[in-house]
Amino acid sequence: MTEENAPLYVTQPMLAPLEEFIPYLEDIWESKWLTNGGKYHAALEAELCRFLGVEHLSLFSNGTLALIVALQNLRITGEVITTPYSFVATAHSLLWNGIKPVFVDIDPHTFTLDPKLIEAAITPQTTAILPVHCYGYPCDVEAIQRVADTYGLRVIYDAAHAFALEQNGRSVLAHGDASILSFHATKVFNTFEGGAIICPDAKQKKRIDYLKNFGFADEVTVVAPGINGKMNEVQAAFGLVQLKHFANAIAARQKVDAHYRAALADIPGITVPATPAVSRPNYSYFSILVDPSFPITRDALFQRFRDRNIVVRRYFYPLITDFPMYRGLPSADPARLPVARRVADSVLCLPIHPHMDENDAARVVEVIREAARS
Ligand code: T4K
Repeated sequence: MTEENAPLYVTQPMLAPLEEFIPYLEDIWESKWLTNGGKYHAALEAELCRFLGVEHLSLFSNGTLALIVALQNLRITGEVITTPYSFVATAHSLLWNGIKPVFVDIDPHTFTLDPKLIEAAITPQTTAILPVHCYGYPCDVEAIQRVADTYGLRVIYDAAHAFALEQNGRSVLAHGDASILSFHATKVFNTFEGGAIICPDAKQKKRIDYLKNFGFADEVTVVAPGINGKMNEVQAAFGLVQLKHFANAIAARQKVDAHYRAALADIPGITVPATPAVSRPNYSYFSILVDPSFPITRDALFQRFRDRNIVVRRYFYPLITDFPMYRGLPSADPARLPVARRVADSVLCLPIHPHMDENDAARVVEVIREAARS
């Protein structure tokens, strides 16, 4: 529990006690093997495959490089249909590959790409769809796959928020031609910085592994213009330690989620989005929408939180399509993206992490209740 006026952050990265990490550090010092596919790198890949229920996973130094390499691996070109409602890295990964993003509006309940709108955005240049499983709400994977199959498009999921997520008992990460995870410090599972690509077969994993290591297939053979996307041994060891505490962290997050849902259900002007329709949730974010009928604006409420040392975030405001490198695109026209606009202008993500208790959650709720009375 945090002290009464101590900072309360949107998330906190440490799941494991420091003592558990020390023996790994000692071993790394002793072995002097720091990176380039060490034993902890191999161990974390194997552990994550087991834990996530996927077969082929390649670790990366961060999620953005994983996105860029996943697009390279599938040789995606031309235009890609994606969402304006995400972290800017989603669209940036397209520009880094010389691909034109085509933005399509989102579903108001899951904040993910609305599959009904994809078809109208397809042109002869379209080669792929890049949807995002936002906040742990899975995309409508079946509808997206139907469109992709009809038009012969690839599907690359930005699954940065979908760690451990399962729907009908199956990993959400198993869909499409690739899924990308982020293990950034702010994520539900983190390796300081980090990421991964999940792909459907060993052949693709091999190529992805070449691509993240400058394209080296062996000491003297470079098969592609690869990049340096490798995860180091300290990060991988940290991941192994964190993973042991993931179940407890989720249980703690679940309690915060339940507290918020019960306490915020009846506040006029505050919409609490429904629980994601999944069989294994990850409670990675807790979003609320501050409706126009609420007595103060979203930004005024944001400021009240800040004044009380509570670090809420407006993920994802501004929209990606508000940034200068995207706003001139025809698909960035606000008239085409009314749902994303409304959500971006009304969303707040409340603190949720394993170090919070009931009192911390109550402190957050009280700021909203007090504003509701004003
Ligand atoms: N796709 C999606 C859908 C994503 O959300 C992201 C990343 C990516 C792709 C790209 O993956 P990476 O390349 O990042 O692996 C964060 C993260 O930098 C970013 O990883 C994340 N999404 C995005 C949603 O949020 P900020 O600006 O919120 O971070 P910051 O520094 O304000 O931290 C938020 C709070 O977390 C702090 O108030 C306190 C806490 N915190 C943060 C850090 C960095 C800690 O307690 N310790 C820490 O070390 O961007």
